[in-house]
Amino acid sequence: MKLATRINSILPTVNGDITSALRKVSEIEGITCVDLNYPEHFSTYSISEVKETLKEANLEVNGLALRFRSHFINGELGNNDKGIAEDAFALCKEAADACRDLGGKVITLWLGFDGFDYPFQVDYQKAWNQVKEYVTALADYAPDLQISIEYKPYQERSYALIDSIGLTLLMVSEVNRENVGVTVDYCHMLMKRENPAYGLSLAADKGKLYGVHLNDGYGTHDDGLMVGTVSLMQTLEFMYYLKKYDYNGAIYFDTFPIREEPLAEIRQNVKAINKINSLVDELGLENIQEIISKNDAIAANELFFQCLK
Ligand SMILES: [Mn+2]
Repeated sequence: MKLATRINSILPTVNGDITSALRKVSEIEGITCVDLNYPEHFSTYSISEVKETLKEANLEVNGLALRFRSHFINGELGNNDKGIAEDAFALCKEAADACRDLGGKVITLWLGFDGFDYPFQVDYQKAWNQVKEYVTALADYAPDLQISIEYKPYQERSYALIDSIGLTLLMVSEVNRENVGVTVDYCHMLMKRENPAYGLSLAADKGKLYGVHLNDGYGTHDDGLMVGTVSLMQTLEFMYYLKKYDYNGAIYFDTFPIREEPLAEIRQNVKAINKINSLVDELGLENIQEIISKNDAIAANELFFQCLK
């Protein structure tokens, strides 16, 4: 398993210094790579300085995630103001160049501001088509990178334009480029009341699963709780499908240790994923598939008891 973690969990403990945060990440056994936010994590140090620190820390860059800030508050690629949408696209291209430079392979696009809050506020088809055109253009700009759409149903907006696995796969299908796929975030799926394993399997079955953000929560908010702490059986099912489809990208812990010591919290995530991974192995992929084939709730519940042994 290729494990990555959220740098912003550590930043407050090192006065926001990205190089110190990366050195701290390297102390955590099991974490081999990082996802960095663009441009956020490159405000103090240049790309080559960050690259040097990563080398010293023996960390790989999985990819870069776009972070659109206040300029884009009314929309990013789908912004009704074409000038602002162009700015968003320029930032995407910059991120792709930086990602390549750092040896990463995934550009994660979370369009948190492309959405709406009021009826009649947005021309849905115009926004959808505009996002589609820019994602297509980005895919063509960086054909050597994976362009991965991370969806979230709401927050920052009341409604996101791309809010679910269904709409993300529709966008991926309409864009119709080899290198455009999906990043699933476990908490975001719970917020949409998707069963995480189902959504994951839809993307993976199409060869479009490019990223996995793991965490836990209660479904209403993006709680970002530690892995497996709330919905263990659903996480176990999620892991089963990751293994079934032989997912070999990074699993990124997208958790928010607000009151917890961040390194200890990340270590708990590593511990949890290793335990869940070994539980799936102990139950056996074939055995689990056999139970699924029976379509029998009682037999499925026996897996829970086998885990408690
Ligand atoms: Mn996420």
